[in-house]
Amino acid sequence: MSMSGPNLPPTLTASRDGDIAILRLSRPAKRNAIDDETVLGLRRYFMEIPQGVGAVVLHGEGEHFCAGLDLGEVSGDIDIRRGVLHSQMWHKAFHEIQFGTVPVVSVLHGAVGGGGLELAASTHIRIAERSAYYGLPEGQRGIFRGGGGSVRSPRLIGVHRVQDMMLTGRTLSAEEGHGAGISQYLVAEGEGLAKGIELARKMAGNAVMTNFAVLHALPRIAESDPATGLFTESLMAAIAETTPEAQQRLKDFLEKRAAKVLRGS
Ligand code: 1HE
Repeated sequence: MSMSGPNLPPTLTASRDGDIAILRLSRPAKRNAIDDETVLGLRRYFMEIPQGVGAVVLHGEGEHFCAGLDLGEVSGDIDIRRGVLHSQMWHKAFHEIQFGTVPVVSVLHGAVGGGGLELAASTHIRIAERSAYYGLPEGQRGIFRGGGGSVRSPRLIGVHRVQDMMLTGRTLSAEEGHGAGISQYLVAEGEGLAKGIELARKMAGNAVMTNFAVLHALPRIAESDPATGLFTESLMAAIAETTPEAQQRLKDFLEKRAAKVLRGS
C-alpha cells in the first residue's frame, strides 16, 4: 500500500473520501472501452491501494459503464502468442481486484458489455442502475471472452445464460440481470454512486481480518470439496476470532456497546 496511490493513465481517475476511494473509468468518448494502458492502470491501482483505504467504489463516466475491450487492441498486428499474453494481462489485472486487499463495489449503468461485465464480475458487490444492460457481443465480433469472463460470468448467472448471450447476442436489462444474479442491488437512475459509497463505508468499517477472509478464504472454500472446505473454514474462523480486533468487538457486544443486527439494515 502506498500513501497516495499509483500514477494512473488519463483513462482512470481516482479520488479519496475518508476511508474509501472512488475509481472512475474516464474515457467517455470511447464509452470507457478498456485499452491496454487502462488494464495495466487497473492492475497497478489495485496492487497499490493508498494506505488507509478500506474499500473502493468503481464507476464509469458518461452514459455507459464500459463498452468492454477496446477492439483496436486485438485487430491488426496480433498473433496467437500475443493474443494469449493480452488475455493474461487482463486476468492479472482482474485477479488483483477479486483477490486484492479491500472489497470493491462497482456501480453499473448504461452498457456493460463484454470485458465491462468481466470487470464488474471481478468486483465483490455490483449495484445496477435502471439504465444498465448487459451484453456479450464477442460472437458478433468473432472473438471470445478474454478477461476471465468464461470463469466468472457462469458462476454469476450460469453457463446456459452466458451461452445464450454469446450465441444469440441477447442483452439482459438491469431487471433481468438482477434476477439472474449479476447485481446484488438495483437502484434508481443516478442513485448508484451514493449507494456504492454507503456500502463501501460499511465494508471499510468491518474488521480487517473478516474482510480478508471474505475476499480470500470464502471463494476458495466455496470451490473446495466439502471436507477441505470445512477444515479451511475452521482454520479461518480460529485465525479471525483470535485477533485483538475481534476480541475487542466481541467484548463490545457482550458489554452492550455494539450495534445489533436490525431488520432492514
Ligand atoms: C469503441 C468501443 C470498443 C465504443 N472498442 N472503440 N465491445 C463491444 O463490442 C461493444 C461495442 N460498442 C458498442 O456497441 C457501442 O459503442 C455502445 C453500445 C457501447 C455505445 O453506443 P454509442 O452509440 O453511445 O457510442 P458509439 O458511437 O458506438 O461509440 C462512440 C465511440 O466509441 C466510437 O468511436 P469514434 O472515434 O467513432 O467516436 C466507437 O468506435 C468507440 N467505441 N466501443 C473500441 N469496444 C478481454 S476480452 C473482452 C472481450 C470484449 O470485451 S468483446 C466486446 C467489445
